[in-house]
Amino acid sequence: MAMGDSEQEAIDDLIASLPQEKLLNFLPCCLFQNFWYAISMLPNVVACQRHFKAKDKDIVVASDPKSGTTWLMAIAFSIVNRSRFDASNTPLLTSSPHELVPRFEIDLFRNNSRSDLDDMEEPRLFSTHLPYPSLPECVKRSDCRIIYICRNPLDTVVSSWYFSLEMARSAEWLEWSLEEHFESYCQGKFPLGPFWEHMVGYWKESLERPHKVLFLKYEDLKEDIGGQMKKVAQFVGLPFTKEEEEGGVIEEIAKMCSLKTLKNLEVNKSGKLPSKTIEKRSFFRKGEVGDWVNHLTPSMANRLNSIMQEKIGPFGLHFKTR
Ligand code: PAP
Repeated sequence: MAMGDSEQEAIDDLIASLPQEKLLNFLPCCLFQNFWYAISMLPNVVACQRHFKAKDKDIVVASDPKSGTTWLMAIAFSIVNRSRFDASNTPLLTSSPHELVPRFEIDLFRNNSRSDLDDMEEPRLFSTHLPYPSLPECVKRSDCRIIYICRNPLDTVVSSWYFSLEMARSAEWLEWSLEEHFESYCQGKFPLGPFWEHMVGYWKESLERPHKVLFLKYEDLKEDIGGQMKKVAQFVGLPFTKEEEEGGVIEEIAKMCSLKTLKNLEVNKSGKLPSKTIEKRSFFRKGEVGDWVNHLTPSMANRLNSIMQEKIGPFGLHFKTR
């Protein structure tokens, strides 16, 4: 169903009323509900806030970009669908995780359409980079579950810089330096930034409503993928049985969803996502904890560490650095 003219006009008026800046050297963005968004994404965000209808069984994978979204999408998809698929026939072999887990602000309401989501297999699995305060109200109020993943900002900023280079390359935008990228990230003038507000929003909610928001860290998945997968399965009400554990189901899913496996699948090596802007291979790079030491100077690291100390430390949220 297409969005009505008056609705489109209202969104145009809204965008015109918001502070605007070009971020990452190429991306026209606006400040909406205290976070920066690509202007091209805003109509989808507003449509999603207005029209998405949550179901109690829905599961939403949420994250700040470049924090482990793709990995968690693959894991959540495999856990939720494990009675239907195993490693030999999983759709992950033929579709990218991003194609299997529709994203609120990108896939659901693209091109002014309103997706018909009622015939999706339940529990429905979605993903989003929306900050907690900007999630559709029905997502916050219903019984649906949210799994949030975050990552040490020192690694996230490096990962997002590589990703921005990929985007610049594929769209013939001007590349920019890591120093410029870092500066923008630290100032919070960054798509879906400020990163500290993004993390703290979900962190606080996970403390207040642990049955509603499960808060994960990329570093913990790297350290103990089996333990973290059990947490996810328990949280979504589908705990692994003793037989599954003994039968090696957890290890099988972990292997299928590993960077090594996903990165080497033909489906993730070439081609673009249906949104047509991003090469699928750009979601899979090095996947290491502490890669920042190869990119950030000590003074850059100190600066970001003090921002973290000031903005997220007081809430009890900390990261292992290496
Ligand atoms: P997105 O927010 O745009 O979807 P996201 O998946 O969150 O991106 O982040 C990509 C990062 O996760 C990349 O990190 P890097 O740049 O430091 O290498 C990517 O390599 C990493 N990644 C993707 N898939 C996996 C995986 N299966 N296991 C571990 N890390 C992964």
